[in-house]
Amino acid sequence: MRASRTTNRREHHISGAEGIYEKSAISKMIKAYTERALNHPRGKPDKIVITIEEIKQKPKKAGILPVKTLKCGSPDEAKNIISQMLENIGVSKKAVKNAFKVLTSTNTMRGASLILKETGTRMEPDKKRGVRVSRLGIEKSAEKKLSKRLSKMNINTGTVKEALILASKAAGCPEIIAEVCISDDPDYTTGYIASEKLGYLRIPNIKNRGGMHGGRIFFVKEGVNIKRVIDHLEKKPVMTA
Ligand code: PML
Repeated sequence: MRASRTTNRREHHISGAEGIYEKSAISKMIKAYTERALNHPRGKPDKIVITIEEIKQKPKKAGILPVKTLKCGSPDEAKNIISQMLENIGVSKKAVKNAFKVLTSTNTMRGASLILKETGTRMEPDKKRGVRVSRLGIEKSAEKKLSKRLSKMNINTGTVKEALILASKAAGCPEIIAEVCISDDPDYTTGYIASEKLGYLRIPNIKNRGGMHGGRIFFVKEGVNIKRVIDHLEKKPVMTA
């Protein structure tokens, strides 16, 4: 689902969501996605596009990343924590700076930015659209287990689950070394840094309430085949199990 509003001939992103579902769940999901778009804190959309595609390829199975919530009291502290972690895994200062430029811009992208870990070059072919992580879902039994686990941490919400499923799919892409996400929802102030090695580390107060900025960055290794990374994120069906 993709919802947007056009003002002054400029299309502004409002909300987006993706998932893999059984045929029997399609009607329910259309309703849920439509309601989400119509009641989004980013504003009222004047266009909602819902695309339904049959998945022909057998989904690959992925494990779910371990979850931890870090202590963090402010956006500045969040930036320090994230910068330090990224530098520890070989991301240059320039790449971190470019990432925060995207993450803090109020000109939010519809999808994610791909940033090379050394030069900091942005590699997504369309800078406004970005790369949309798509064709991802969770098996019923895994979702039950995950709900139990998240309930114990008091974070069993659709937002956490969706972000975790997305981060788990992305972490399975060998060319991606880390992901950083700030929600573009002005009411949602927890973000995360994630990777195969770090797991899914939630960062409270990554932004102040009311902030319209946000986004998602994937740091990728230099010299990799970017088309393959985009293909993994956008096209390869992955189910967390
Ligand atoms: C989003 O708005 O889609 C991103 C949410 C990121 C953080 C989710 C969490 O609380 O772990």
